Amino acid sequence: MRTSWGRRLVTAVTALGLTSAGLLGATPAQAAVGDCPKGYFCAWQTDNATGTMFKTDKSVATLGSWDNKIRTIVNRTSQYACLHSDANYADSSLVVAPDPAAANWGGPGTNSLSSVKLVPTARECSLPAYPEWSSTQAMYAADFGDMNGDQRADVVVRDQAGRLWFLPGDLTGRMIGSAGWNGMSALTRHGDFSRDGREDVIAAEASTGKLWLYPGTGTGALGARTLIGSGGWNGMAQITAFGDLTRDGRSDLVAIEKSTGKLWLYPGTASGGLGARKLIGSGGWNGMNDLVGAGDMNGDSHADLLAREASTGKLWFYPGGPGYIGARKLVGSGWNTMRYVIGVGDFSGRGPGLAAVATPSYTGPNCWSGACVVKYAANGMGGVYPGEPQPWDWSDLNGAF
Ligand SMILES: [Ca+2]
Ligand SMILES: [Ca+2]
Ligand SMILES: [Ca+2]
Ligand SMILES: [Ca+2]
Repeated sequence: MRTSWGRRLVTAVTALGLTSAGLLGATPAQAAVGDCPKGYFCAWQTDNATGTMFKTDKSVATLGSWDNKIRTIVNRTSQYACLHSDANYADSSLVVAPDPAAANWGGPGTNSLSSVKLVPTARECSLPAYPEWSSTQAMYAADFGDMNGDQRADVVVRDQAGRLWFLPGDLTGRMIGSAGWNGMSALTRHGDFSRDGREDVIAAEASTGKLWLYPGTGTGALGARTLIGSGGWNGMAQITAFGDLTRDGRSDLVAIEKSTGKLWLYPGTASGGLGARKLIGSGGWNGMNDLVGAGDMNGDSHADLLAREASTGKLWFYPGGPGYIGARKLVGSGWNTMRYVIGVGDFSGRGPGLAAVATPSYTGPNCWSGACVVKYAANGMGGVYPGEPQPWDWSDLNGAF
């Protein structure tokens, strides 16, 4: 995610609306840049990092005697530095990536820096750490998609710093995981695996291939994890909590075996674990680059599966039968203009729907950020109504489920 210093300079000129003062050719006295201690953001009033040095390891809302004087910076913190051209972190900002080794130094070529904010993710230079999400209260409790039991569809988001955020559906968010979630190669939810009536999260740990169950506490938060898969889960793609496919009242998991392209069902057990897997798709599933356990989308009371075909961008509906998935039906084309699709439960009061995070190639009203969210209400027949783009910026995140 690190951008080159040169690119940042261009970004700065654009963001600050100023022209370059032509600093790029300056050669520093290396010892001066090296004076900045690791863990600090440092600045100088000269173009070559000589003279008096300013340093901070915290955000600085007003630069005092350094206001509008900084010509050269280096960011040796482990956070992103947002350089604002007004005090109190106002006006547009230049984003400078963490650079503890001081590999990059330089300046935006202006004298207009007035505040510096240090934040864990680039997104927080201009936006809240978590994105906006809203949902309508449904008339009936959903069988999944609602982690806090308020009949509103929730979303869980992972940010680039590895934190987890719970979005209850009122445009707010709260942190439910403070660190380490980027170590998970897969995250999925939907359904109650621990058998306490509360929705849970399942995560595959990249370093070990273990599969962990994080029981929902019923408030949107997560309890202490338990091991439900001892290894090998790195060999599986698109690990997806499905709902109950086997019709025993217990939530099940599906996943694609990377080496074979087979689709496997892992039935949930009475003890909150997973039983012996069963083949439900004999091959070709590696051609799918998104699986979504969306809930019952065709009104037969049984959970269904959606899959996006990478080569065509087609989204397919697979009706859930007792222990198998039935013949697929096309939901629509053009879904490769989306980064990913998530089953969000009933956000509209019309049954379980979908949400998708757009790529810049998506064109629709209300979608300016290059990463807006498009909501799709289920039509009750396994398909969805036309998407409703939302003017929310979901850029610079690391997944949602
Ligand atoms: Ca909820
Ligand atoms: Ca549970
Ligand atoms: Ca089951
Ligand atoms: Ca169904």
